[in-house]
Amino acid sequence: MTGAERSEVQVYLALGANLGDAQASVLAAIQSIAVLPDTRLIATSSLYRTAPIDATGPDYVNAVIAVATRLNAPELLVHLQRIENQAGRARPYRNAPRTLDLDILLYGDARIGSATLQVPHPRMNERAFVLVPLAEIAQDRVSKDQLMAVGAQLIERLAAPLH
Ligand code: A4P
Ligand code: MG
Repeated sequence: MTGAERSEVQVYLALGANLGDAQASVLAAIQSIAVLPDTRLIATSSLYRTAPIDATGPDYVNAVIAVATRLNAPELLVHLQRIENQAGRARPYRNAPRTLDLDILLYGDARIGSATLQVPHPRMNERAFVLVPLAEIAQDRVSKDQLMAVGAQLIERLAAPLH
């Protein structure tokens, strides 16, 4: 099936950066994702400054966006990894500080468990830097109990929604 023949799927993506000009990297990545083939930007959360979780280094800038896309999930992952690499992403070790990290949180209602892709993102429910911005643009996808469970993690809203 070609991209044009597939129906659109609503996808939630997490963006994070904690090296260089993290805010500029996240904003540039949103623009790059918005012009991917067969993909439309639907919603953008605020940007958040967050303390590193299971990681070291400077505070992160995090955000979550919603897109509607006809790309399948592996195709989308390839595009996201290209955008990460263009932002100078290096991978010296797991959870190393990074110029840009792009994760697929939700791909419609799909459950994917391949060697290269797990969706829903396996760690999303442990993380305020994901759940707080996700709740801002998709209230129905995050419960109050889920938010309470990550309530001790430091997160500060930086700017109003971008759209
Ligand atoms: N992969 C599997 N599932 C997915 C998915 N749903 N989306 C694979 C994207 N990629 C997925 O990712 C390693 C491999 O995961 C990819 O090659 C892909 O095939 P990576 O980004 O190269 O490496 P990583 O950073 O070690 O892993 P990941 O999964 O991005 O790490 P986490 O668990 O997301 O944690 N603290 C704050 N405050 N803010 C952050 O943004 N981020 C992390 C990264 C830790 N602490 C943080 C933050
Ligand atoms: Mg990643």
